Amino acid sequence: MSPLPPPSEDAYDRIRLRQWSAGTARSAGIDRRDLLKLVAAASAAVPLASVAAPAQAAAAPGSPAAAQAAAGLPGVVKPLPPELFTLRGTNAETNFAALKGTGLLTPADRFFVRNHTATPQIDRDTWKLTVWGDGLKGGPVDFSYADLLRLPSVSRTGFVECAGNGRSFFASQQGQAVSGTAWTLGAIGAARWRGVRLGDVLRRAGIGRHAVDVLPRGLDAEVVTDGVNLGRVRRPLPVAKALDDVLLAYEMNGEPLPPDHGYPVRIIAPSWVGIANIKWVGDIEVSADPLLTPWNTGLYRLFGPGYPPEGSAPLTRQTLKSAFELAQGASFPAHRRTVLTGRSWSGGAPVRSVEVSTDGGQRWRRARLHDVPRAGSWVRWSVDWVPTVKGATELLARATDRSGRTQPKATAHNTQGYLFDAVVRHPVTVS
Ligand SMILES: Nc1nc2c(c(=O)[nH]1)N[C@H]1C(S)=C(S)[C@@H](COP(=O)(O)O)O[C@H]1N2
Ligand SMILES: [Mo]
Repeated sequence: MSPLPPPSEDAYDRIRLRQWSAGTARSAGIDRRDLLKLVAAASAAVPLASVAAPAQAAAAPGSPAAAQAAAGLPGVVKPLPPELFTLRGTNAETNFAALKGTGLLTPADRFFVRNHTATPQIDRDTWKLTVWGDGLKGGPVDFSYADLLRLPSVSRTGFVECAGNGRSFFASQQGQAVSGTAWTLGAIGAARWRGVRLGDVLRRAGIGRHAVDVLPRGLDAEVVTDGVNLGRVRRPLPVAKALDDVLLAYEMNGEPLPPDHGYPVRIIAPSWVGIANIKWVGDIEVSADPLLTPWNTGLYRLFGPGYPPEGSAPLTRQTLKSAFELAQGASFPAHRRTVLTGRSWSGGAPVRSVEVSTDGGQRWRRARLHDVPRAGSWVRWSVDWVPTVKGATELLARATDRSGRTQPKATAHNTQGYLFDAVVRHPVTVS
């Protein structure tokens, strides 16, 4: 087939929204009434059980919570020591302080884990990927792991970030109630991903010109929330994105994907919300009709006073954020020079500059950037600081991207707390 134009996300979103409202898009693997219930729940900010897992405070060393953290989570294979992670329900948030000195790529041992249920154990020799659906010219086509390894490989560096990263600041900085996992800023990691182009696989499977949506589905357990079985984790990609820069990745930082991060094969959808990066892919539906699943209807849209009852368009790109590589409440000796380090990232235009304030936001100065900013990745930065005034203060970092957008003071409220992009106030003490 001839190459499609690059994705126009705005056009895609507008069309899907109209189709959803008019009831012409198809519900993939779930009853339309159940989807409508989810949308109603989302707009009323009724927390959904699976996304509203209770947050756990950072465990004090030696406490029972710390012992549990050291033991890990039942649904996660890798160890989750409390120096590296804060456990939140079925998920593990990376402690940002643990990224200090790690370089551009996040080692797998400290990469955050977001599991709707649990990491499945998959044997790559019996694993296969089935590509099927009425958007293909012919019948279903299977690919083994070895088949994928024989296709041309590509590598790219980029982050995977949860759309809810930073969600807890809606409550702590803005006094607003939101539902979902109460992440601070550590629901992100960046890695070097290697795999095959999803487009190469779709073309080999015989994708037709009439295909509009591509729906990868995970092999992890079905998600049941409030008595509704949502089915397996799946979220459609518009065909233009699927054929543009999306990978079926089998390596992370030069190693086979770790079990918790999608072994043997996951989707990498550069710059897009974490949920688009389906782990443990087992099949991909190629559809001639627009597809709706819980993950692009009730979930992963913006609901609230400023949004239509059916929510905003489905979320696509991540937003602009910054974080210090520092524990909350860290303390610094007065009159001693220290180097503050952090990272800024963007799902839109690459980061252009970063400013830091060490006095609660009164004065700002430029941070030194340590990486060439690239789209879909992060840049490390640093500033020197000689604290003089003893007591509590707040550190702030704010990024500006190449389109001229700067992180705002507040993020407009949405009931599920997605895409927090405001400047985060990081409490520290000087003693
Ligand atoms: N199959 C499957 N894919 C999934 C998920 C999941 O629970 N199951 N979680 C999604 C979400 S919400 C995020 S933020 C990312 C997290 O990727 P990570 O756990 O490798 O950091 O995976 C996405 N892909
Ligand atoms: Mo996520």
